[in-house]
Amino acid sequence: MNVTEKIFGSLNGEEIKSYTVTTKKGMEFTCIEYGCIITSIKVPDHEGNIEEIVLGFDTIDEYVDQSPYFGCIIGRNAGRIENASFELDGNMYSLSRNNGEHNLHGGPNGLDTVVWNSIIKIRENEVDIIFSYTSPHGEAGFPGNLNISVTYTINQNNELLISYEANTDQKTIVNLTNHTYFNLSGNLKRIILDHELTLKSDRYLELNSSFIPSGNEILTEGTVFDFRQGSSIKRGVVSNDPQIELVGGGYDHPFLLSTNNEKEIELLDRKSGRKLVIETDEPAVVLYTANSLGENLLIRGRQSENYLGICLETQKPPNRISSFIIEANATYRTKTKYSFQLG
Ligand code: G6D
Repeated sequence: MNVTEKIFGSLNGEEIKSYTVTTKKGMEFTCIEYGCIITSIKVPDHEGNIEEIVLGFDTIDEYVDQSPYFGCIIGRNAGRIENASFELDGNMYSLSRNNGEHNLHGGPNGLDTVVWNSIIKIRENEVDIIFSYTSPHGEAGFPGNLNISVTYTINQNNELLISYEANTDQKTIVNLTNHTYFNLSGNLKRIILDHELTLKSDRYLELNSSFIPSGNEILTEGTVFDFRQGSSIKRGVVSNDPQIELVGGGYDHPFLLSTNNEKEIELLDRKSGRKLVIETDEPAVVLYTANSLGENLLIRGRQSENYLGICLETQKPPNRISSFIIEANATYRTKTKYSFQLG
């Protein structure tokens, strides 16, 4: 495997490394130590054109100043925690209220905002990029000294495996994910409304006006949330489903997965022929269709717009605190595999 290490930029005087991996099947993958951000993934279309398929920037300042979580790890908690507080063994913990009265994505000082340590392990047909970080007790309001590692393993079959591992010296909560925005059209030439999603899920979580699960699990059957047989994103966006309208005319919803590690998610762009297959051991995935991305960003020269990317954030169901608990000296582990193919 071919790996190129560079200095992507510096932050507060600290150099930020980038790693670029290229495969024999035309994939080019780049990530950086700041937030474990995946800054670029390029793969061929059915005519062999190797093009960009993720939303990202080329400078650290753009990520720090204006990124809506492009490509980054999310933690210590993915999604919203209601009222920015939770209770463990009778102790209340208060987090930043960075989304109304609630906490979103671990707060303004979440794991997406730190510089991780990194090492690489190169083998003949795959490479590990191993990021590590110790989040001290109380960081962003969470208890426990949390030792975290996030490993990106890229192989010659154009596959990316993200493996998360964390251990703590004190009972705490952990629910990590990656927030990459995909756009399979290539170089962001089209928005994602014509992307076709297949999702093995027969229940999704209804959201309340704060975009927090209401507690109701809704059957997908017969709704624009039923992707079991494959459907375009546009089908939902143009519908008058109240849940679609609630989140700004798209999806921002957790889906409960019916299987694990069995091709739970497939995303296809017929025009380019690019297909992304995702397998995970997580029980849920949040589908976000960039409903509020807006037009104020310049993304490698391309003006942003709503629906320019699609996020598929595998995780535990948001706000279900009891499912995030990790006991002292226990280990949190999860993995998600992304396979970039031609449909
Ligand atoms: C909005 O509600 C959405 C989140 O799900 C998303 O992660 C964020 O924008 C980027 O807050």
